Amino acid sequence: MLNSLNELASRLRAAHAVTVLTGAGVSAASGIPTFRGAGGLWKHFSATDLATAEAFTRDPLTVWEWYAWRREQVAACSPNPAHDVLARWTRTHDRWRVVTQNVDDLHLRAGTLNLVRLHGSLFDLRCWNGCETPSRAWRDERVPFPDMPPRCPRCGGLARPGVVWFGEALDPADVASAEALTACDVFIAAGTSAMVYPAAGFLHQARAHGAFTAELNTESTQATRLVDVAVRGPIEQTLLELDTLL
Ligand code: BJW
Repeated sequence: MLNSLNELASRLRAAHAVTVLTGAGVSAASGIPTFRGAGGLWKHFSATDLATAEAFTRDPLTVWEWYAWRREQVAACSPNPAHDVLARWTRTHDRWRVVTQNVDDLHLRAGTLNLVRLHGSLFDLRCWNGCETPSRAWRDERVPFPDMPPRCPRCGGLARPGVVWFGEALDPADVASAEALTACDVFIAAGTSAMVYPAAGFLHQARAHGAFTAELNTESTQATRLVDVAVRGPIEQTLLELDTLL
């Protein structure tokens, strides 16, 4: 592991452009459950019952109760050292870019610059009737909501969580930004199971661009066999160690 970390540090020191793709593992040390694996959200809740447009159509109140519970959980959490190190790197030099699948806003709360958010935010809402253009989400950080389910302030219809559910298209502008960032010298997949597309495809694209690739994760994933180095361990510790080597 020391050798992998040293190898990664040496590649990072020489790099002009570094892209870090983050997933739920980055927020685990903040107390936010991941989706898959031990203790993951999908162990207790079914993705298709809760994180799809079909589920919302069937039972909006149940879906909203799940999201309201997660908003409360996240609101009580703070960024951890992994968020802090990444944020500091982006503030120190423009060559660092973070693309996240996380919807908890902890990268933003840590002060990360130029963040690309692929799957939206738990604290953004959109009109379910589509009375505004699809990309026009509004911010609502109230925890708990005064009324359930929350409503669109414009048409009074149902609001929906401003996240990307399975089967829904990501914002094309976010995908384009993330794809452009795969043309980098070093690409790091951090705390993600690398199972969900299109995000999981960015590692393949970075490799095709000739990037040096690394995985930082507590476990092996589908990315492990693809990367140049895999560093095992909690990301909040790995990034602190890496920081001392740069
Ligand atoms: C640690 C750690 C520590 C723990 N330190 N590590 C077959 C092939 C290709 C694609 C598809 C396919 N079948 C279906 C699809 C499409 C589908 C998909 O990819 N499905 C796969 C499951 C196969 N994708 C979609 O539907 C996407 N949309 C799409 O494709 O649209 C096409 C379209 C085009 C045009 C019109 C219409 C449609 C949308 C995907 C949206 C994903 N949404 C979610 C929910 C967000 C809302 C919410 O939060 O409720 O996003 S799903 C969930 O997974 C969430 C996450 O962002 C995402 C990724 O999860 P992540 O971050 O990797 O977390 P985990 O839990 O999986 O992994 C955590 C990792 O951390 C683990 O590896 C741990 O070991 C590690 N870890 N502690 C370091 N301390």
